[in-house]
Amino acid sequence: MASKRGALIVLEGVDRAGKTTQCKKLVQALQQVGRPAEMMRFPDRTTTIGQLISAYLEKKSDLEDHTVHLLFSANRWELVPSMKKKLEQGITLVVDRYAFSGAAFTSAKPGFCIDWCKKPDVGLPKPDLVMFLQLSPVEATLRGQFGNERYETSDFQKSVQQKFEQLMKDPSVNWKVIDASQSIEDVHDNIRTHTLNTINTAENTPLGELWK
Ligand code: Z5A
Repeated sequence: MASKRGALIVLEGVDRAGKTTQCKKLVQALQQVGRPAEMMRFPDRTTTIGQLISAYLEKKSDLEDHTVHLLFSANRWELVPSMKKKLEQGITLVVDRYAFSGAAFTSAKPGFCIDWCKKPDVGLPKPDLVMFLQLSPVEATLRGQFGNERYETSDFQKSVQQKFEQLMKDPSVNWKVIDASQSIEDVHDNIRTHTLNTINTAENTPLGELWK
């Protein structure tokens, strides 16, 4: 009998919501209970495309806005064969940002509509669960100042948050909003519970296609 597939779990949220912290803790917790799990993050700055994106985010280069949007999407598509292979092998993937960040960040720029921004990512592996780490701008500020990367300004992050709220109205995606203002352990407990339930359901469900 073929082995049961892993689940595709995505963490989204605004800057400093704790996505990376929680992805790492979740992978460790899953491995400890004998569930194979790996972490991924987007952008994946290790690939050739990822290096172009990284230079852009670090303001070492400038790229036209449509172009960089398509590069973010291409950076996801180039990882799809390996993602599918791992999921088929029964490995649960815990992903730090995905196509929702792509649509939210670009559509927060002037002159972009959310529908256009979603198009390049239509058909990507569909997450079984997307957890949005909700954190107010005031609470985010308490976690430290913005860094020097592009997009790390308060006004832009507020627009991004509004775009995420628009994306979360889509019932075709399994969204869960997580209160990210709680302690790291409490947020983790919440995320782990949702994830374990999702892994059990995903085992018997085919992997879907995003926004199709
Ligand atoms: N982007 C895009 O435009 N298009 C796309 O398609 C994609 C991305 C995929 C990539 O940044 C940038 O690219 C991002 C979106 C854009 N731009 N912005 N802004 P990145 O992925 O390299 O970095 P990041 O996602 O911006 O990281 P982050 O948001 O700054 O951090 P985080 O992962 O959410 O949080 P963290 O690193 O886990 O924690 C931040 C701090 O808070 C740290 O000191 C923790 O110890 C602390 N923390 C975490 N949890 C807690 C709790 N619960 N209480 C107290 N303190 C906490």
